[in-house]
Amino acid sequence: MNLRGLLFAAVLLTLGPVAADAACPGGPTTTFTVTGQVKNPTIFDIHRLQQLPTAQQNITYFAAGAVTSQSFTGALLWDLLNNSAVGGIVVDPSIKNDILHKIVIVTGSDCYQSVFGAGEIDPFFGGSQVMVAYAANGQPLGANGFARIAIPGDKAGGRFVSMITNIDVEDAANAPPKSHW
Ligand SMILES: Nc1nc2c(c(=O)[nH]1)N[C@H]1C(S)=C(S)[C@@H](COP(=O)(O)O)O[C@H]1N2
Ligand SMILES: [Mo]
Repeated sequence: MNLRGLLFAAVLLTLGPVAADAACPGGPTTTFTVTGQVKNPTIFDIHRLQQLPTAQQNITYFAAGAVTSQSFTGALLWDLLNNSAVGGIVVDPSIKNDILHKIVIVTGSDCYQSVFGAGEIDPFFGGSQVMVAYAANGQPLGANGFARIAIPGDKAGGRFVSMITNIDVEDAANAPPKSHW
């Protein structure tokens, strides 16, 4: 490697982790964005969340090896995506069951992520009661941000993305199946 290459590598090594940290500061949130393949990209705060039909679930799950039970209040992720503000997931009516191609990516302020299939939460298909919760045992979520995912039936809390900053809808066509190894 020549001197320029070496300098460039040094700059990358120095900036890399800094840039990653800046994008993922962590910490509680007061808003999140809904982006991607939805009719109207929308910003949600606690007030807008509370306007959605209320969902309530008692959920018992493993978190870091310990059993925890909490009563979560929030809205269904499906209802949030289909409320009048967001207007639903954009689908192509000429593609058979195009909704089944859609992926919902939930990201926390620390860049922790979990994905959900639109078909998993669509009441016509999986109907999973994936919640965007804003209270636990009647209290705001505090260090977990103003909103987190909570899912009745999950054994461990891994998909319960907290400190939500973004809910993004994408299409599996952008990650096509590989035709060869
Ligand atoms: N943003 C974010 N959400 C997260 C995590 C995380 O590291 N960052 N950890 C997950 C894991 S592995 C578990 S077990 C639960 C812990 O949930 P608790 O806060 O109710 O204990 O949060 C989940 N949500
Ligand atoms: Mo966990």
